[in-house]
Amino acid sequence: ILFPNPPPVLPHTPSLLLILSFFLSIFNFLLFRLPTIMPPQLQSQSQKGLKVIQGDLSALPPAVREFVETNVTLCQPEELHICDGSDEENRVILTQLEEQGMIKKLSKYENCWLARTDPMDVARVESKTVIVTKDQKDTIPSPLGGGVSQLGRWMSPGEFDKAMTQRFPGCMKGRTMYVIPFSMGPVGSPLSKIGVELTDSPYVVASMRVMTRMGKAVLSALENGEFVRCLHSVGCPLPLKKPLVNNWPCNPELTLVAHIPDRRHIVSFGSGYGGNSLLGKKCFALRIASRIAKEEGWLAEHMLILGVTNPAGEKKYMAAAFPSACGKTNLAMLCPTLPGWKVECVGDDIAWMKFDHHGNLRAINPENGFFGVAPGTSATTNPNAMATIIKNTLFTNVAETSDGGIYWEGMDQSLPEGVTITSWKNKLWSPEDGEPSAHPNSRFCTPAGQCPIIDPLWESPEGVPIEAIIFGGRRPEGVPLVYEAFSWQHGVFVGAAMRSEATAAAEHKG
Ligand SMILES: [Mn+2]
Repeated sequence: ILFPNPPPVLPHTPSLLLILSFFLSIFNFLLFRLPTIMPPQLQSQSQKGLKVIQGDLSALPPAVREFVETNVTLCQPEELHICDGSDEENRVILTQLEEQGMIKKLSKYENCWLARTDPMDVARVESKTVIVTKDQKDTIPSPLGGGVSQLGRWMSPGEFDKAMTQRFPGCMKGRTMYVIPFSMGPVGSPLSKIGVELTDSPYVVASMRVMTRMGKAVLSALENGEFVRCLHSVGCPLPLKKPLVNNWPCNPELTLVAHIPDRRHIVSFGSGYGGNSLLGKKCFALRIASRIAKEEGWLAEHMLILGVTNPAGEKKYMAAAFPSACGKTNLAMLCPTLPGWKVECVGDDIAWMKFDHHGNLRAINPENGFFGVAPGTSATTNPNAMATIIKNTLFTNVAETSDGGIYWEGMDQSLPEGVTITSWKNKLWSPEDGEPSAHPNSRFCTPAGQCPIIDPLWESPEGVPIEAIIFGGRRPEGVPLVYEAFSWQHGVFVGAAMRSEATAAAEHKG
């Protein structure tokens, strides 16, 4: 790896694939351009007869309390649980999930669990993911001739109101509403942002505890400050209208993931799957954050962050932008084969970047864990990930071995004599079945701090200095592996026009 020294300045030198940071945000600018007017909120009422099973509603900051009460009125949960983020709380949640048959303990490892979802709920649903703005052009450009934009989906405030009314009234009946205060970025960092997610899914609570800093400390840091309001329901009030598949509540017919950037609201209904339900990740840290970032003058990007040290001991940090399931996690945890080189990981998915007052671009990883694609991860492709996930990890839709272990395509591990594999569909599996044992979008949800090569500065409140940005994707045909731009302007154009293979991380056909 070459370090341009000093970093090149616009616009003379032809670039390599290291192109300037700002063009990825073109996409984000297109999504969140102008403020618009949104429908009125539902009225808050006092909560008579609501059972608070953990926490103190009256001790919440007034704006959080109002957010909770408004949505208790709307969703009508039976109980309220305000999350404190403690170990004890986590134990209780995991035990409940186990009792409900939503997760299973993996005896081979320490505190590891396996969830199998309803096969109808296995990936992000981009066709049902919308941005709500008054004018369509504030969300997506309108293609000439009235075609469908490939850059996102817009919903009008009126349509959104209708969609809410169709879905949320009474949607948590018989269930517990969990209140999850969470911080994206280290608690108290000037680059961090706070959100509060209301959810009726204990799987979301357990996962958010891995993926974000969550609980009491966040409420203390919030005081009366601003927060992103996140509302999530699996959309299966009790009693059930039809039996669950794999004990996994979801409502695929009515799934909708909506963002209201003007109000800093996220609303997700019908899916329990990570990308649709862990609202701190794609919904907040990429979509809402890119709008906040635009207003505040920073960048929220789909990029890993890593530190590379050369044999002379000189260390540089870089960010790299690849689409989902193209190897961000593997690159972020690279084991260099060049003697004397070292790679350390700051983040594997999202970078929040801001120029400091010296003009240096600095980045934090807003997340606290890795929600990585499991298939293809092996002792060969990513030994650091394999070492990370052997404790405190929540797996979803991977296959299971009869000795209490995990299995997936590309794991490259021979099984002990007599050990059998149960697929993500909960059926005895053999390689002759003609379909994969683990879902192609199966995941591990694991604490970043457990990664053997986690960077010593990964939680640094001021972030790490970024000296280069790498752009990449996965395209087995049609595009050369190495591509040189004619100029910086052309490089920006090439980067902005780049496409990649369809990903298993989002639903797609063919
Ligand atoms: Mn991603």
